[in-house]
Amino acid sequence: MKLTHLLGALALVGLSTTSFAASDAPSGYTKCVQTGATCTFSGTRQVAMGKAGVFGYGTFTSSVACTLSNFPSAPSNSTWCSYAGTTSTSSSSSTATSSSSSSKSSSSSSVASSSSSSKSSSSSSSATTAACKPGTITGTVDCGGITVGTACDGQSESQQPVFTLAEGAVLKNVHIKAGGGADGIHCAGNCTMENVVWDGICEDAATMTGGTGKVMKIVGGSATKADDKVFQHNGKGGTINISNFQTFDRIQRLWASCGNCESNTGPRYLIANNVTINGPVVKSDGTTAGYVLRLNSNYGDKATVRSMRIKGYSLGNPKVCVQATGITKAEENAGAKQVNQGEFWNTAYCDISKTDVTSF
Ligand code: DGU
Ligand code: CA
Ligand code: CA
Repeated sequence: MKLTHLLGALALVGLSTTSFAASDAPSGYTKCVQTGATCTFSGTRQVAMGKAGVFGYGTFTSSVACTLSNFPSAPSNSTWCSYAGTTSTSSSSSTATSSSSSSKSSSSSSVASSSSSSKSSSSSSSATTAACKPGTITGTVDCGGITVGTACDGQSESQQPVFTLAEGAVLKNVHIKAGGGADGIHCAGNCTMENVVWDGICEDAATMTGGTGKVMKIVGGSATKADDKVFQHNGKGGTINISNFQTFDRIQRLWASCGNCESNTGPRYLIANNVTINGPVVKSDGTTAGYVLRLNSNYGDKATVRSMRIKGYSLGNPKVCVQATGITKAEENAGAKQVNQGEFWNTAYCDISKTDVTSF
């Protein structure tokens, strides 16, 4: 083989290796083991399982079996587990070393306990924890796994958000404190929430207030227990894009397009890929049925859903995509009611097939 051909072939291998390696682990993560094996690492870290840019996440100490039971929101065709670049260390220790006695996360550990109640803070070298405090977030803020919260006044509609993400803001690796979630996180324009873990939801986890052409991205992360909604969609013309996300304990609704906002119209868009609901979809009484998504077909809303997993799911239980007739606050004050038309599949509004929802 001519030298030029050999160099060309080596270059291609290099490219394919580089592109292959980068796509099967999140940026900044270290590839550890292939699925089925056990990944070991020092300290407590965020660990990702996935393939080709789609990942499920969890927080583990010392090791974790690279299996879907530990990463239920990982894609079923996952190939690798990888861990974040740094460990959760106390401020005094310079390098965390996992002692042989450190607890290993057994494969039987429930994902809920490892993902939603982990209090570990995986400090990352790029962590800008100083900026990670309640208020307005601008630019990219990596909280390094710390927990932030304010207060909670139940379902009061007058609460302030814990964070308001300004146009283009990115908020990463933060736990929202159970009992301190207030009105969650507001997204005023284009924004990204990456690996945000709501240890508890107060009024709702996050609200899209941004309007036409704006996108609120939810990448990874999880939320535990919603008396009402996880995601509230108020901005008209905007999109909420959720990927590799999971909920734990009961939730009444995952997403709702505002049914009675002030000058309510639309359209509002939801895109949801690889979402796992690990608990019942019920109201706060724990028994009355909730539903996963609700949109206003009269305003031209659209929900596009693929690869949704719901624990104990059977058709109609819970209802997944409910089409409703939205109203304005004025119409409501004049006695109108928002009416749910029922659950729909494969319509211009509910772009979801029955095969897009599976039980586990
Ligand atoms: O009563 O706009 O519940 O943003 C109308 C209000 C109500 C909102 C919504 C939210 O729809 O407050 O949490
Ligand atoms: Ca509300
Ligand atoms: Ca709210």
